[in-house]
This record gives sequence, C-alpha cells and structure tokens, in this order.
Amino acid sequence: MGDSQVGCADGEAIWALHRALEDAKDVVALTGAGISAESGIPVFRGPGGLWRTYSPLQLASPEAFERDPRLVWEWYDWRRQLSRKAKPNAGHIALAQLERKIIDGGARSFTLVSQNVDGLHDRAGSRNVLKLHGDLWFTRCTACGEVKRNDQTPLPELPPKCKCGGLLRPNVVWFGEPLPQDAWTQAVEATCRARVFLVIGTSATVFPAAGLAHEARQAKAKVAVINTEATELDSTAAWVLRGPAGEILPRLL
Ligand code: BJW
Ligand code: ZN
Repeated sequence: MGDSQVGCADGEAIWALHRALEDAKDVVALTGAGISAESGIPVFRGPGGLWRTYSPLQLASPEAFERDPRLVWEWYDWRRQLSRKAKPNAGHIALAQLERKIIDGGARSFTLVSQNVDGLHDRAGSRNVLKLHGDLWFTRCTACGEVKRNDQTPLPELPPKCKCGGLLRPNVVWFGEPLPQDAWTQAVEATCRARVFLVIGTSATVFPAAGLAHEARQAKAKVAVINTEATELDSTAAWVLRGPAGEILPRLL
C-alpha cells in the first residue's frame, strides 16, 4: 500500500476522500453487484452467488441461452422479482446525492458507470447512469431485434415471445458479447478526464469494465476502492475503504 492508503474505513481516510471529492473537477464512480447486496440482491461470485445449483457465470452466456432459454429466463425472472421488491439502499442514495451536489455546484462533472442491471441507481434518483451490462427491465427480440421495456413480474410465459413470434432475451450483456457502444464510449471519455475514480462493490474481474479502473490510474486519477473484501486493485489504489458501501458512501458526502 502507498502512503495515502488506509486498509479500513477509518475517519481519516473518509475525510481525505471527502476532501478529494470536494476538490476534483471530474469524478467517476464504477459500481458492481456489491452496492446492491445491502438491498438483498445476491452478488455473482463468492458463497452468496449461487442460484439453485447453478453458478451465475454458467448462465450469463449466449451458449447457456441457446442450450436452455427457459432455464436462463427462470433465473432472470427470479432476479427481476427480487429487484422489483428491493429498495435502493443508503449507498445508491448517497451516489445520487453526490451527483446532484457535484453537478449543481457548477463546472464539474460526475459520471456513474454501472455494471448492474437491477435499475436501483435509477430508482435512487441518479440522473445519468451509463449501464455497461444492459438492463434487466428491457427485452430484445432474437428475431426482429426490437428492444422494449417490460416491467411485468413474474413474466406470464417463460421463455417470453415477441409479437413477431421470435424468442425474447433479456437486454443484458453476456460473456463474449460487446458492450453497448454509446455507454462504453462515454465511460472511457469520463474515465480519461477523472481526477477521482471510485470503485464500489465490484470484484473488478470482468473486462472491459474492470479495465476502466486501470485506465483511470494510468491517467493519474486517484482511485478509491470501497469493498467489504480485498480486491486486485487495492495495491495501486490511493484509498482502500474496507466495509459495506451503504455505510461508507453516506459518510463521504
Ligand atoms: C460489497 C458488498 C457491500 C459485497 N459493499 N462491497 C481479458 C481481457 C478482456 C476481456 C476478457 C479477458 N478475458 C476474458 C475476457 C472476456 C470476458 C471477461 O472479462 N471474462 C473474465 C471472467 C475474465 N468479458 C466479456 O466477455 C465482455 N465482453 C467482451 O469482452 O466483448 C468483447 C467483444 C468485442 C466485440 C465483439 C464481441 C465481443 C462482456 C462481459 C459481460 C459480463 N456480464 C455479466 C452478466 C450481466 C447480465 C446480468 O447481470 O445477468 O455482468 S457477468 C457478471 O459479472 C455481471 C456483472 O456486472 C459482472 C461483474 O461482477 P461484479 O459486479 O464485480 O460482481 P462480483 O460478484 O464479482 O463482485 C461483487 C463484489 O462486491 C465483491 O468484491 C464483494 O466483496 C463486494 N461486496 N457486498 C461493498 N455491501
Ligand atoms: Zn420480434
């Protein structure tokens, strides 16, 4: 760890990061499943990350969908129901407040880049969320390509069909698929400008999203890692705040 690093979320590190956030012209936050854990939504990796007997990583692929669309949709239907019942937690709300504070304060920028598909950042009031891995609340037709919002939970028919007769899939990004071009381009541009880059509740193991944190570091941003566990980014971060995002983020405001 470098000089300015602190291995736990003590008051001094929180205060130093708070000051850096007040001073920085451009701020980026990258979030992952951990920020929604305190809303009751399981993360992907680790002990809490199993659904029935399947690892999520076995299900989040075009091959899994081709093999068994009904099984994959059962998983997504379950997650849609969980997300619908869940409420944004103090971490989501703090990020929405931070965005407002920075943007309304004048010539500064705040960009929220999320790997999450649950919609909790939107519901917490974040105005502009760059969703790198898509959105659970949209479907895409595998035949005609139509992308459509769908809020029905549970879905009446699994797998759901398009009005053209084609099979619908969740409008999310699976392994081996490209990220939405617009969101990705904006995320890279914001990362290159960032003076402070927050990495919140992500194992930072899935690329290219995780690469943004490395890019930020190379562009001389100060990187802060907020996570309950150690991550590979810790050794190069300016601050490592160990603890639940829902407890740490409100203290940064
Ligand atoms: C808390 C907490 C609390 C808990 N507070 N913290 C090398 C370089 C580049 C790419 C690759 C590479 N090797 C392989 C690849 C390809 C692959 C990849 O990265 N694989 C890795 C496994 C190595 N990447 C891809 O395939 C991507 N596409 C791509 O590369 O396309 C190239 C291409 C170009 C042109 C044409 C075609 C292709 C796509 C990746 C898509 C990932 N999709 C998923 C599913 C999304 C839909 C869905 O939700 O179902 O995204 S997989 C899953 O992982 C999901 C997540 O967004 C993503 C990241 O997970 P996340 O959020 O980090 O969760 P966890 O569980 O890993 O971590 C949670 C963390 O929270 C933990 O650290 C906890 O400690 C912490 N935590 N409670 C704070 N309260
Ligand atoms: Zn269709």
